[in-house]
Amino acid sequence: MVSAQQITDYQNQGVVVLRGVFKDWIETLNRGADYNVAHPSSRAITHHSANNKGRFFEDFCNWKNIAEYQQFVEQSPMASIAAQLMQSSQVQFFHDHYLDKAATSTVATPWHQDMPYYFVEGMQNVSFWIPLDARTAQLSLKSVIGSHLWPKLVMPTKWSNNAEFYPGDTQFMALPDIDNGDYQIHSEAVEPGDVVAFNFRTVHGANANNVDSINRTLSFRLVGDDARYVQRPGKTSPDYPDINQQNGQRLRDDWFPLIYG
Ligand SMILES: O=C(O)CCC(=O)C(=O)O
Repeated sequence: MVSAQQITDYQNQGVVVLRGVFKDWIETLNRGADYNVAHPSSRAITHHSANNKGRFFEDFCNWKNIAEYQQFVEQSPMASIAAQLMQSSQVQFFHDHYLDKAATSTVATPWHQDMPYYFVEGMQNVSFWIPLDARTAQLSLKSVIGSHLWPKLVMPTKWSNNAEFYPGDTQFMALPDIDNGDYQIHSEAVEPGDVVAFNFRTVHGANANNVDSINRTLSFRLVGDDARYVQRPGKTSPDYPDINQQNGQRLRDDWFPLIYG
C-alpha cells in the first residue's frame, strides 16, 4: 500500500499523502466519531473565536472506550503502513485525537509541532490525519516541508491564549514566522479514505473551516523502534499524570500496546 517513493518522501519531507488506503474504514470511523461526539471524555476541549460563532471541538485518547476506534487500531492496515513509513520493525499505538470545526467556527489551528506537547522523543513516529469529509487544499492539513529535521523543538503554546506551555525553557525555540514566504508548505486536497501522514516533529496547522458544513477529522498517532519516554518540563498534552516512567524507557506497552511486530 506504500511505495518506495512515498517512504522516501515521508522520511525527507516529514509528510506524505496516501490515497484511498482507509476507504474501507470510513463508515466505521464515522460511527466511532458520532459516538465520540455524543459521549465526550473528560479530556474534551471546545475552542471559540473572539466572536464566538460555531465550535471547534477536540477530544483525545478514547480508543479503549469506542469500539469502532479500537477496531480500526487493531484491524486496519494502519499499523503496517506506519511500520513502512517509519521504517520500524515494531509499532506501538500512542493515542487517537478527534477534531471537528463547525462551518461558522472561524477558528484556525495555529502552526505547531506535536512532539513538544508529548512525553516522547525519537524520529520514528507518525500521525495519520484522516479527514471524514472531502477537503480542498485550502482546508486540508498544512505542513512545513522538512521541519521534522529542525535541530530544536518549537515551544508549544496553549491555543486559547498563546501562553508558553513550558515558560522560558530554552531547550525550545520560538516558532518562526511560517507565513513569511521562506518556508515550503505542503497542502493537498483530500477525500475520505485518504490520509495525510506526518512526523510528530513536522510543523503543521489548518485554516478555519469556511465552507457551509462541519468538517471532521481523526488523527491516530503511533510510535516506532526509537521512541522513548522523555520527561517534559511541565504538563504534557495529552497528560498522563500516573504514567510513572523514566527518561529513555520505551513507552509502557500496557497503556500503549504493540500493534505490529
Ligand atoms: O485538523 C486540524 O485542524 C489540525 C490537526 C492537528 O493539529 C493534528 O492532527 O495534529
